[in-house]
Amino acid sequence: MFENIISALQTLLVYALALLPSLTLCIIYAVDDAERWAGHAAAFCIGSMCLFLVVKLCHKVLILDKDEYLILSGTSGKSFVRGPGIRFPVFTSYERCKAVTIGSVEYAIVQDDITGTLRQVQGPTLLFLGPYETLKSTSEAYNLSPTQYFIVQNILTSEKRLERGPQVFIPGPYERLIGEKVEAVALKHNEFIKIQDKESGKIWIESGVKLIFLEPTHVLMSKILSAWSLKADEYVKLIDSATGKIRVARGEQLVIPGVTESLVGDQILKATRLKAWEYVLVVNTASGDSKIVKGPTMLFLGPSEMITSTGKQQAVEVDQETAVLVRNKSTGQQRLLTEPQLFIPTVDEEILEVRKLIKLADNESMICTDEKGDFRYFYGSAEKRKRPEAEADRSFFLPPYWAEQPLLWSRGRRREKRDLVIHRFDIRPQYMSFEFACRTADNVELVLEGTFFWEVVSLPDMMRMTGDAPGDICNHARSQFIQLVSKVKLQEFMDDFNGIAARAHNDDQHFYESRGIKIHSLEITKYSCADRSTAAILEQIIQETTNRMNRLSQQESENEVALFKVNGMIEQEKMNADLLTIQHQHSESAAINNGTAEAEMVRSFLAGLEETVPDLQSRIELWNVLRKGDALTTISQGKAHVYFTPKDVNLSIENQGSS
Ligand SMILES: *[C@@H]1O[C@H](CO)[C@@H](O)[C@H](O)[C@H]1NC(C)=O
Ligand SMILES: *[C@@H]1O[C@H](CO)[C@@H](O)[C@H](O)[C@H]1NC(C)=O
Ligand SMILES: *[C@@H]1O[C@H](CO)[C@@H](O)[C@H](O)[C@H]1NC(C)=O
Ligand SMILES: CC(=O)N[C@H]1CO[C@H](CO)[C@@H](O)[C@@H]1O
Repeated sequence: MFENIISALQTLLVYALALLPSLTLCIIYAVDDAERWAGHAAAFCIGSMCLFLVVKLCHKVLILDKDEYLILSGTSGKSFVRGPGIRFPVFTSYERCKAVTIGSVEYAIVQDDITGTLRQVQGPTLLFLGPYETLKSTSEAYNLSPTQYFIVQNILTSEKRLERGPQVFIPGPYERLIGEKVEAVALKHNEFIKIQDKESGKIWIESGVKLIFLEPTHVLMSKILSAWSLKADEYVKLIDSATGKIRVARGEQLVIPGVTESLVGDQILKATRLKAWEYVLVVNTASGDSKIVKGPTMLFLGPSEMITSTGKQQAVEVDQETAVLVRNKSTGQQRLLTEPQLFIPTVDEEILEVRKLIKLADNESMICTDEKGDFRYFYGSAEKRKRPEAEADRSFFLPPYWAEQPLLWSRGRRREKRDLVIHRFDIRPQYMSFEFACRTADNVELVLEGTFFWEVVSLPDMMRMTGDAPGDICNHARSQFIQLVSKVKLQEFMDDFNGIAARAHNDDQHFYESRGIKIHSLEITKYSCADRSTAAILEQIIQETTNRMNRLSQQESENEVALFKVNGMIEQEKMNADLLTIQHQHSESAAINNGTAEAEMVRSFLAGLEETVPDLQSRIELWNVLRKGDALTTISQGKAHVYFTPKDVNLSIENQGSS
C-alpha cells in the first residue's frame, strides 16, 4: 500500500517535470512573440517527452535481491522470476515479491490458486511462492512434551487422530487441531480413572502407574480417584449398579472397583473387634435372618448384613449372686437362668434384666408380687420363715414375672408427706415419733409430742388393710387423743397424760390388730402450749408438780427402807419355824428307825428260839426277863433313884448277882 503511494507520487513528479517546461513556454508565448518561440516549444516538448520516456525506462529497471522474485503477468499467463538479478519488465506488468522466511520451528500453508489444493512447507526454508500460489498462513510448529498430545482432525475426511509427544508436531495441510494441547492423565499406583468410548459406549477403568492419552472418542467419566488401600481390619462394600449385587472386599489389599461398582455409604468400614465377653446381633437385610456373633473375633459384615442399633453388647456373667431374666421372643416366655456361665443370648432371646441375689438379713423382710398379682412374703429370720404365709428362702432370685412391691409410707413428725419408699422392711420393733395439736376441755391448745414403740407382727394383715402403716397409726392416734384430751381439763391432763396415752392405745387394740400391728408402748414425751401466756402458767404448774413429785418420791424411798426392815424380820422368823419343823421331823424319823430296829430284834429273837422253845408264851417271857435285865443295867449306871411300886416289886430280882 505504502509502496503504491510512493510510486504514484514518483510518476506524478516525473509528469510534472516533463510538463513544466512546456507550460513555461506556453506562458512566454502568450506574453511574447508566438511564432519565434513555437519551434523552440515543440522541440522542448519532444525533448521533455523523451526525457519522460527515459525516466520511465529507468524506473522499470529492477534489481532483485536474493530473497526477492518477480511474478510477471504476460499474455500467456503468469511466470515466475527468482532473484538475485536485474530485470527490465518493461512491457509486462509484474509483481515484485519478497520470499518468506520460514523459521526452523515454523511451517507455512500454501494454496494453489488454480486447483485450490494446499501444501505444507516446513522450515527452515525461504519460501518463494509460485505465480498461482498464495500463502495461507505461517505458524509455529507445536512442541509436545512426553506427556502432551493433540487431537488432530483431517478436514477432508473429518477423521480424528491422536498426536502424542515427545515430538515437534506440524499438522498436515488438511489437518486442524481440535482444542489446545492436552496433558495426558498420569495415574499413580493407587489411582484409577473411568473412561468411556463415545463411539461404542463402552466404559472401562484404567488403573496403576501409567500415562493415559485419551483417544478423540474417549471421554473421562470421573476425576482421578484413589483406590482404597485397606488395612487388615478394614473392608469395603461395593455395589454393582448393573446387577445390584454387593460384594465385600477385605483388607489387606488395594481395592479398585469395577466399572459399575461404587462404594456403599461412601466410606471404608472398620471390622468390629469383639472381645471374649462381647457379642453383637447381626441382621441380614436381604433374607431377614439374624444371627448372634460372639467374641473373640474380628467381625467383617457380609454384603447385606448390618449390626442392630443396640451395637456391641456385654455377655452377662451369671454366678452365685447374679441371674439373668431372659425372654424367648418366639414364645414370649420368660425364664430365669441361674447356672453359673457367661451368658450370651441366642437370636430368639432377649435379656430383660440382670437380677442380683436378694439376701435378707435377720431383721429384714420383703414383699413381692408373683405372676398372679398375689403378695409373697420373704423373711430373713428363721423363726419368721415358719409362718404360714412365708416363703422358704432367705436368699433368692426374683423369679420371672415377679416384682418387688415397695411400700410407700408417709414420713415427718406430722406424716404430711407420703414419699418414703421402702423396699426392704425392718420387722424389728421400732420407734416412731409423732407430733400433733389438741385442745383440752378448758380450751388450752396443746402440742403433743410422743413416740410409739411398735412392730409389724403380720405383714399380710398390714398389706390387706393399709398401704401406709405409720400414717394410719399416727392419724388414728391423733383422733383418739383429740377425743380423750377434749374431755379433760389441763390439770387433769397433766396429772395423767400417760394414763391418757395408755387409754388411747388400749381402747382401740382392734384397730391395730386388724392391721397386723402391735403397739408396745405409746408415750407422750413432751407437751407444750400453743399459746405463749398459757405456756408460762403451764411452766409454773409443772414446776409445782415436779416439787410435789420429788417430795413424794423421797417419802416413798423412806417407806421402802422401813418396809425392807420389817420384811427382813419376818423372813428371819419364818426361817426359825422352818428349822424347828425340820428338827422335829428328824427326831421323829430317828424314833421310827429305833422302833423298827427293836421290832427286828424281837422278831429274830423269837424266831431263833422257835426250835428249842416251841411255846410262844414261854419265849415272850424269856424276852421279858432279858428286857428287865437291860432296864436294870441302864438304871444302875445312871444317877437315878429307883422307886418300886407294889406292882413293880413283882420284878424278879433273882439274877441280881450278875449286875
Ligand atoms: C424358644 O422357643 C422356641 C419355641 O418353643 C424353641 O424352639 C426355642 O428353642 C426356644 N429358645 C430357647 C433359647 O430356649
Ligand atoms: C437390718 O439390720 C442391719 C444391721 O443393724 C441394718 O444395717 C439394716 O438396715 C436393717 N435392715 C432394715 C431393712 O432396716
Ligand atoms: C435310839 O437308840 C439309841 C441307841 O440304842 C439311843 O441312843 C437313842 O436315844 C434312841 N433314840 C430315841 C428317840 O429313843
Ligand atoms: C402282887 C403280884 O402281882 N404278884 C404276882 C407276882 O408274880 C407271880 C408269878 O410270877 C404271880 O403269880 C403273882 O400274882
